[in-house]
Amino acid sequence: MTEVSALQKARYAYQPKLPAVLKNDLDKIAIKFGKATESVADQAELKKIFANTYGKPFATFEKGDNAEVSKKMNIGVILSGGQAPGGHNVISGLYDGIKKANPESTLYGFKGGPSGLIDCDYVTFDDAFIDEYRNTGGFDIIGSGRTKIETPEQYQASVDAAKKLNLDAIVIIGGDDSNTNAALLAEYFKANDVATRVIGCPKTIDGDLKNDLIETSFGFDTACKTYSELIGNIERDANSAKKYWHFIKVMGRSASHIALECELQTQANICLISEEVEAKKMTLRQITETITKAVVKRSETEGNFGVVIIPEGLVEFIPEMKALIAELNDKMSLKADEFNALADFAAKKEWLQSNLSATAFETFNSLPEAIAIQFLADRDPHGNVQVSRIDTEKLLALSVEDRLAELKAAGKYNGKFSSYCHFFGYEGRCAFPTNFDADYCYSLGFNAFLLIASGVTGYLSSIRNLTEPADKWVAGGIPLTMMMNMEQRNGEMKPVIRKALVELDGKPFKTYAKNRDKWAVETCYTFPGAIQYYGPEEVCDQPTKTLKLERQ
Ligand code: FBP
Repeated sequence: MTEVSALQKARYAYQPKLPAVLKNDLDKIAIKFGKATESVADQAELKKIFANTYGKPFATFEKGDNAEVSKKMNIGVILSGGQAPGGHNVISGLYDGIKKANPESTLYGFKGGPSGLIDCDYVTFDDAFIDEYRNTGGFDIIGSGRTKIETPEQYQASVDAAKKLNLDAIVIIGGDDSNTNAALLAEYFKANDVATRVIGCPKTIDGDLKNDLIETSFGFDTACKTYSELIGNIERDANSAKKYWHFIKVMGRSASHIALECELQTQANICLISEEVEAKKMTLRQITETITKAVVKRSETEGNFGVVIIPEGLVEFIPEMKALIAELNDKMSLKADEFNALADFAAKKEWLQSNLSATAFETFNSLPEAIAIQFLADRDPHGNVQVSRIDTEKLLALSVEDRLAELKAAGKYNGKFSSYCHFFGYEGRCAFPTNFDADYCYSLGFNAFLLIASGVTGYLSSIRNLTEPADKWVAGGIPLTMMMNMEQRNGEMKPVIRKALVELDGKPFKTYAKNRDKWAVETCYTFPGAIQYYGPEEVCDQPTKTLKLERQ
């Protein structure tokens, strides 16, 4: 074994908490079905696409009998998409459930994401293997990847792997796109009489895979607390030197949940919320004006410093940028060969001038060249623009600087503006999971095994009532089709799990909105400090402010 840190050693010994119902003997836990479900929209189309798996009832585990639970099984697991703290615990919970039910059962781990299933590239877990990863961050236990199973050959290769290993089930640990893939795979297996069941687990630091029965995705808690510690530290530095404005972009893709949670934890001067920008149709100029006003005001009162939090996906919500990205996505995918053959940025720009609408091209042309290049970077396999590669924080800092220069020339601003840009993303995705994520993930994995042992397929593992102590958590499953609708992807309408964006009438946003005028001009920073793993409950075991406000 390689050398490990003192914290890692201590975390190996941490025993994650389980909901009370999952602590029963496994043959005394029974599945109970509720009402049949409907998808969130486009029911008729989805019923056709998911002819075998659509509309199943949601499920809850209760005390009862399950005579099948100790049947010997072979199960495969995949980590899919971006890393999120707690993935290793989903696997260790799944492993412990499987082995508790029957020590002869086997858990296989497909390497490098869904491509591991397609290539049947796997490891076989044993106690020593799992023990090295308990309660640790990262996905390095088997690696992750973003391959999408979509071609007939890839579906056939998945069937071949399932048959070769005689798999009773595959567990896909992923976000909205990966769980959409899980739903399609479950349907494909059913339609082709393959007995392998498919169960999803809700992963993503972005926090956008949620509904009433999936209260949060795992990893959100740890990632937000990691970023908030760093933002708090920057606030203290800014308030000490009083000479810099910090523009901090945080990950989260389209949703602003991470930005909002970090704002609630640190009370930075400004936090932009993409969903609000879209609802109010705020242009880049208007957003710039909002920040500039705070800079001018603070220069007269508190000083020439401040902190702005920017959600990663903001550009996609600024109306003129959104229209540009939509046109770029379509043109770049429909004429991919033509576009990819263009030699350099100048050639691409010329091509865009004749392929984009005049308005979209004007927006493109107004961007600083370094940022315009980022708009043209490769899309991910699901057709999404890679927002983590667009320097929105720099775009805003430059726009504010330009606006302040105009105000200075007009004699309306007398301060000094010096900015620093940061991007917090990868820093938080592989942190040691908080106690909350360690417990939640272990429970999700253990629960996924019970869903398999109850014979269901196309379900997402669900642990809820999460603001209560773990003992009172409720365990069950929800059909994946329930979260789906039809959306345009790569120029075609496709079934996808609908992303849960920040609700502007929800309590987390309203709490920010109530305070933001004060936080913008006064210095009200709060410093959450580093994640604590050992100590009093109120310091170590608290869920996010978002979750608490949403469940109030
Ligand atoms: P998932 O949706 O797969 O969980 O990924 C989340 C995320 O961390 C986003 O916040 C970010 O935009 C993206 O991954 C970055 O992707 P990559 O890891 O491929 O750079």
